[in-house]
Amino acid sequence: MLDINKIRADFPILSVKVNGKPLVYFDNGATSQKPQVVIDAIAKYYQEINANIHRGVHTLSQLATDAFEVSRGKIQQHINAKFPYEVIFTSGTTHSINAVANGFTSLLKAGDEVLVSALEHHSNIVPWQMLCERTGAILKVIPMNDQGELILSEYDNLLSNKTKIVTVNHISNALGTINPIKYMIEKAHQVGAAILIDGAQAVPHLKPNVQELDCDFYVFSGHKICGPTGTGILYGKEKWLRKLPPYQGGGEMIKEVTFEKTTYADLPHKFEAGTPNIAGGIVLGTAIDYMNEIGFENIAAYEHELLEYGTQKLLEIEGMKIFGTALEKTSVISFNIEGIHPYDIGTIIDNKGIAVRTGHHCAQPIMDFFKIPGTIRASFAFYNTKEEIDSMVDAIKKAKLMLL
Ligand code: C6P
Repeated sequence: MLDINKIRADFPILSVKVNGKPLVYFDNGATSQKPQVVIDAIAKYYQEINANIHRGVHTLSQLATDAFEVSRGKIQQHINAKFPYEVIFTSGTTHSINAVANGFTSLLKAGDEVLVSALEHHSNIVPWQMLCERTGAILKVIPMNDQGELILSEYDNLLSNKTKIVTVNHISNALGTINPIKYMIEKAHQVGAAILIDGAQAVPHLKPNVQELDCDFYVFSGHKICGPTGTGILYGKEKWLRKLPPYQGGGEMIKEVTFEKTTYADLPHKFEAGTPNIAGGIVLGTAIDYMNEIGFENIAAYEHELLEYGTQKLLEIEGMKIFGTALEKTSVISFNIEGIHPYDIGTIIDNKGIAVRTGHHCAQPIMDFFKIPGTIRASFAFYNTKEEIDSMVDAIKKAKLMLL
């Protein structure tokens, strides 16, 4: 059981007013809000130990380096990676996926196949299209059904010895579908393909266990789990991280540099060129500690209640159509109201302090599948309440009266 009032008090932004009204923040899929411990930890880093890492012998540099590596260890434990050096700090999911897709350039040849799912965010489509353009590999799409679930029989048929990598999200940002990744990982491995899991929308709701899943790569952003923006993780199995060439060249990722030849640093530094987001990396550990204290089982159970309540309340509105009705679903509700453009509802309820996302959610192929320009997306976090859902539903009903 969560003590919601206590949790809400941890988030200063939840008591601000927006447009003169108490903020109702339902855009958690875009980014989460930050608890005071995270905000304080950022200030504490700059006030007490700010220095560049892995470089200086001076005390501050060592303190900062230690804090950064302690955070890496926390993330390793959190996702149950086998070794700390399998955890690479990046600037976010987008960066992590691009690092892997670029690395595969040297591993693919014309005619090889890359499988992406129909449920992907643009970040998990475009880097693979670019990879295919560079190599002559072919991009194939795992289709979905009207509920927004991947069609696994089609996935099985698409897999072959030509498949070199499969890439799929753990949870869809636009529909909330939880994909059967364990099954998909097993199947990909049966044909010798690697598999990358985009966990951007999963990590706010559950604790991934990368060894149990047996995925080759698992990527996510820190800002969706109460951490700072500009932070992210690329988890890769050691054998893959050794095989892939580095994504960027620069300081920190080298062993020896001469004008004739450069040799690369060991993992994880091979993939961490340049000065990283040091404060962000350290504070991501603080954010993960905070969420673990609340407990992912508690978070999942409470968010499921919000999902059921929100779905039932929204369906009371006439003309309501919910997109994404998968059996396995997280606390995201994507919807439209007949005859009304999603932007109009989004703008009117924003005047009442209610923040939802409207549009294609960087997942245009999903909107094309449903033949719609976009949806209104309410994405709930563990600090939201049923009363806030009531406020949103009430505001939508009033907006509807104005617009129709
Ligand atoms: N989705 C949303 O409102 P970055 O921007 O690198 O932190 O994350 C990209 C990304 C990749 N995959 C999935 C499944 C995502 O949901 C996102 C980010 C946000 O849905 C912002 S577009």
